Amino acid sequence: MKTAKSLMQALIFDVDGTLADTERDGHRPAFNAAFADAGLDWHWDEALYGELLAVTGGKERMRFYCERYAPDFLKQPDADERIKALHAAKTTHYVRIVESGALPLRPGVARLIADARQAGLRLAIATTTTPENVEVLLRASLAPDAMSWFEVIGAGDAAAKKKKPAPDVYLWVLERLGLPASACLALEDSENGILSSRAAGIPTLVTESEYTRGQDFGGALAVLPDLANTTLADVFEIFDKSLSSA
Ligand code: XBP
Ligand code: MG
Repeated sequence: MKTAKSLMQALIFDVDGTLADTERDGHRPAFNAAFADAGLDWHWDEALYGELLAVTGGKERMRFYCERYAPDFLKQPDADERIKALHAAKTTHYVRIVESGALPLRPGVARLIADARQAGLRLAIATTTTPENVEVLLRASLAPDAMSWFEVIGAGDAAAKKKKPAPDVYLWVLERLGLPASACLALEDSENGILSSRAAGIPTLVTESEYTRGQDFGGALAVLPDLANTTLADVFEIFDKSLSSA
């Protein structure tokens, strides 16, 4: 399955939108539940949430919302602490939603990961979401021991001072893999995601997700609707073709 000439040694997966469509029915209701718990009258409907997704990271997204729609909240001296507390509550709600099995992996993702493991490819994750969220999604929607399949997991504040579209999280992952960018393939679903992976120099395959369809994916090796009809052999071919045309 792995072509002898291929230089591709690792797959680096984004999480939200790439492994699973988590935003509309996972993160969004978790934010709303945290707002309700705190007695805030904020409610992020599907359309508003699409607008707020311009900013990655839950705490950063809440701050962006406040700047636009609730500027008084930010005038409080403890605004940062309150956002941190809201975010911790949101994570608790999100974990509960994912544990319920509500967020299946996208088509073809589990098969590609299984085939990649069998072919001896190294696996990693580069995401802006909180580490607990990655762990629960992998356990609940991929396999109970799936955390151990990924050699490096770059997630949340620990892996990036600046979140996507900055390259920080991908650079963090590359350093820990000990691989050059050119030996890896990033799998992303969003413009912010591909800006991040490309700024780190990593060839990138995009599968559009429900909130990112139609975004600018300039620099992608390929843009697919999903991985349902994409085999690992196809992925090698996409990667290798890009090298020969570079
Ligand atoms: C998408 C994000 C995340 C989630 C929310 O991450 O921007 O911030 O929407 O998760 P990616 P947190 O596509 O890089 O996986 O609230 O834990 O930040
Ligand atoms: Mg994403």
